[in-house]
Amino acid sequence: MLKIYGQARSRAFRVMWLCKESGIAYEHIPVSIHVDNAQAKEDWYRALNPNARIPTIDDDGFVMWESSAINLYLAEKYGSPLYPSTAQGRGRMLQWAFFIANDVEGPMIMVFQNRFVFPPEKRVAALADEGEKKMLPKLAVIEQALAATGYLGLDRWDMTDFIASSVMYSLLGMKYDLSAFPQLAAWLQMSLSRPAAVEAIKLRG
Ligand SMILES: N[C@@H](CCC(=O)N[C@@H](CS)C(=O)NCC(=O)O)C(=O)O
Repeated sequence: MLKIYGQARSRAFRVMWLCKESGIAYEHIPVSIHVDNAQAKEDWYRALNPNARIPTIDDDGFVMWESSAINLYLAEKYGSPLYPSTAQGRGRMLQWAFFIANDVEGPMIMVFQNRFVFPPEKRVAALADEGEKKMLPKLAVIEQALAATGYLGLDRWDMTDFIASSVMYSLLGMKYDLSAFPQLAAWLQMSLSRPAAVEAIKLRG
């Protein structure tokens, strides 16, 4: 059976959500991070993921890491109903997956950590502001794309939207003010209200 390594309150959540969307059974192995003697830094875990981050999967002996890559792999391998059936649909999915990974996630995490996750004494306001300055024009690109149809997929809410919203979940998590981006706010809210998402969010505790 598929094994998912990583606490639910981490990017492992993205993989659990995909499994719930796609009816994929899995065994969950929580792996500690950000604590003394974190399991993610132990040799047995580094043997699975030399980058020592979570999540990692073991799919009947095939081991891989990087949450969005894992999700693209699992969706294809297990025939997820979200996976686009045409080359154009898959092209659109990859376009947004790379855009989100390259242009959105880094700045968003800078804001997330320095305004929300880190204890107040460790937050650096200048880093949060810098992240925000980079992030806002990218959110505007997504806002514009959503204006036409309300989704990013070629012809429906699909894996394209899944990848994008599973990464951008942090914006909802930190209750980021999205009033300047009404389409994006509605799309994110709708994406995270899907029954599979609600189930996965509950696992985060
Ligand atoms: N790009 C990677 C990032 C993985 C990552 O940074 N995971 C965090 C948890 S959400 C982690 O393992 N942090 C522990 C650390 O940095 O030591 C992915 O999407 O899987």
